[in-house]
Amino acid sequence: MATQTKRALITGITGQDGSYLAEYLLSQGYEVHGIVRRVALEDPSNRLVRLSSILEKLHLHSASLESFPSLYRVISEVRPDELYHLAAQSFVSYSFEDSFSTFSTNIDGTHSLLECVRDLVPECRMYFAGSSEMFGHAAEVPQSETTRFYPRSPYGISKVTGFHMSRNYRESYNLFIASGIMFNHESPRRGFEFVTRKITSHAARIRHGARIKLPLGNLDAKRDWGFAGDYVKAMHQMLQQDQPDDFVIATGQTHSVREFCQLAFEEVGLNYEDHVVVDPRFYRPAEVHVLMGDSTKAREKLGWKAEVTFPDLVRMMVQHDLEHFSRK
Ligand code: GDR
Repeated sequence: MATQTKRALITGITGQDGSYLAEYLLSQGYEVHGIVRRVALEDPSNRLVRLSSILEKLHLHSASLESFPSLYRVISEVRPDELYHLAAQSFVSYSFEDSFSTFSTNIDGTHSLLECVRDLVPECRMYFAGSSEMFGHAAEVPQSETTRFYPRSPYGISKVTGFHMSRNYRESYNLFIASGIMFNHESPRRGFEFVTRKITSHAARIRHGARIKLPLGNLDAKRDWGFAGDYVKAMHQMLQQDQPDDFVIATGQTHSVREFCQLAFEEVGLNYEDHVVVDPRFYRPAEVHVLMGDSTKAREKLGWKAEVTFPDLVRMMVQHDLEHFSRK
């Protein structure tokens, strides 16, 4: 008997992770659906740019995390086998500027989806995108699934809440809900507001002759940076297990923002010290100083490990931006 095509629904499909995940699921033979905002459907050349190469293979539905009825309608229409909840207000800095909208989108949006799954498709397997920002001011290095959460931003708090809600729905209603505690993951598709892409885009533009400085905040913050294309595979793996569980997904190495700058500028033959200026506007009211993940559990249970190394990641992003800005 032929096996039935699995149907996946992705929130946040227009983002970095959503686009890599959609490509990966298509390559695995899935029927891929995505939730997008109505304005994205009206302006596909700008808002769906990361999906441009696969757009005709996708089924897109307009809905908003802020509207329970819109989510309810899409989930009852699609009836997914797997739901990947990636959409969020994901920029940590912005969460300090508007904690109310961050809480509303990230907490209420997650709550709405959990309730839709419970009511409409209790057999559906759901992935919740947790974050290393949940560890925040962590009491130990490296951080694993047993490390205590101490979030340092409204964003981190919203993710801790989403994580606990997901676990509670799993335990209370016997649903298959898995959470990834994902450390920073980057790529040429990263938004320009995040520090890695900010650095690689500036390095490339300066190489091409732009007379600009690169204003940054805390150069000593350390992050565990991996490649987003590797991380979406772990999301999929989590939903193929016998039991739902939570997993740290990380490279196990940590590097400072300064080291990222150094490598990125070296890649274009420049010295970062000649181009970076420290600008207090980019400091955060409360900083997370060091993150480094221990993904032993993911390695042992999912057979997952990060493939792309830190220098290769920096090189990939810089080379992409050199090409990207040569066309501007
Ligand atoms: P982060 O990513 O907050 O770790 O969250 P981001 O790239 O924004 O910051 C990383 C570190 O760099 C420092 N920094 C700056 N950051 C930005 N954005 N701009 C600057 O100019 C700058 N200067 C220094 C920051 O202070 C910070 O320490 C990312 C997001 O993708 C989250 O959604 C996700 O959950 C986590 O990673 C894992």
